[in-house]
Amino acid sequence: MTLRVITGGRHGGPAPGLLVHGAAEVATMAGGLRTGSAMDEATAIASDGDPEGISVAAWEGRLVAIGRPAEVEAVLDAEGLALARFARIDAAGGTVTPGLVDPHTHLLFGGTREAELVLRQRGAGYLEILAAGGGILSTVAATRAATAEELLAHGRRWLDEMLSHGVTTLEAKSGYGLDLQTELRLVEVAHQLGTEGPIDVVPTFLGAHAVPPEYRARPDGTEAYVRSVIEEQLPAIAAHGRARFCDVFCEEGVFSPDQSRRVLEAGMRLGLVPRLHADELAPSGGAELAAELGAASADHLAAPSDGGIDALAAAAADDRPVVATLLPATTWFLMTDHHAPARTLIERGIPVALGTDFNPGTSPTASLPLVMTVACLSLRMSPTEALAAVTINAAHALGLGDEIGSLEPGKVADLVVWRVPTAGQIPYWPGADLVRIVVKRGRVVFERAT
Ligand code: IZC
Ligand code: ZN
Repeated sequence: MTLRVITGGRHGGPAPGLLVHGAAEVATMAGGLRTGSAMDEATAIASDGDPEGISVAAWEGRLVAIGRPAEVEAVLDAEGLALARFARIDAAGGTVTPGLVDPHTHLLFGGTREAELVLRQRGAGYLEILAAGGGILSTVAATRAATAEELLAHGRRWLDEMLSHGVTTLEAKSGYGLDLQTELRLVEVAHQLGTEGPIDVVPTFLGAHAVPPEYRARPDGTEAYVRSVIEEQLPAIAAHGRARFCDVFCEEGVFSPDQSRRVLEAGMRLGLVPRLHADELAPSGGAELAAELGAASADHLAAPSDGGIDALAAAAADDRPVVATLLPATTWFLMTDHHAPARTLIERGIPVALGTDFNPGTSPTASLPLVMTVACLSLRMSPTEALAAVTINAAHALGLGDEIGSLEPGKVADLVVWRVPTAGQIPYWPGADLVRIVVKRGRVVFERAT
């Protein structure tokens, strides 16, 4: 099987228009941020066996019309857009979805940590490995030693992999530098990868990911490092102007809610929107803090307190929703059995998104479709809920819900043509490569030649 990442837009070419036709189904995910029972609404336009299928038309990178071929042609006619100016793509009876959005990745790092898998099999805990100087700290050592060129090459390799799984936008955190110079390098490389395309990359500053070795020897090490994040790193990151979000690993044994609040509030004063690693391993006040600060998302939530869930539910009811970004591939890879309470979160009206948490320690998978499968099996999310969680709700977790995440006229033409006839089959074939074509801003950027 040959995979092609097409940079010149082979089908898109010079034509300003793109017409995808012959889809058995288009899962539009239209209608905005989803909560409660709406998370399970299919909003798919089905061909119902009509061999002509369903079409999607894009003009100059934006969606124009979705529906039966005659309906789409009527819209193009009305808009004065001649069909001859549209490159055509045959969806060949596959399903079409919005381009997937991965709202939580640690894309950029040096080294690998496969040895920790074996340590954990022998009973070592995640925080125990970190305390012994491994875990995040071993990645920090390798990342500090990596040049910008090496990080760019690594980033391109894994972005290609993510593209082949249908991702068109992702968030990329820093957090493996833990010193100003390396954190700036990570944010800059993330930004540069986004400008290269085709995947849009949203950089997040995660200086408060762990306490670096040079501070650990000191009795007041954590406090001193928090001060350096606030006083030294954050102002320079904000002045650099690339990072959109500020994140903190708010977890018992890492950073306390008070330390996290100080970092995130300092970031907010500098224009960085807060998001949190919240309650990944133990109830640590992360969900409560996310609600208090009006964070864009609270991520992990494998072990939120009842009060934390109440706080997120109250924020959602108050029209200040914090997206609960669940990362079930991490729980799976850590071999723990406390899963994020997805059913409770959905029942309580809290919007749920899913991300890979791609990182070298706890979730070395770049496949959002695989994460959808794990979410269905471990979190009991339905396939439709899982699709909403990696499209429209993930877009909202990045503050981009008005632009991407659903197929609606006027939105950016990011879409995936799958080799299955219905979106319900995406999580149903675990680990299979189901993506046939990826379109970014109206241009074909990936095609699997079968
Ligand atoms: O490198 O272990 N949880 N950060 C917080 C991680 C996992 C990534 C890592
Ligand atoms: Zn993470």
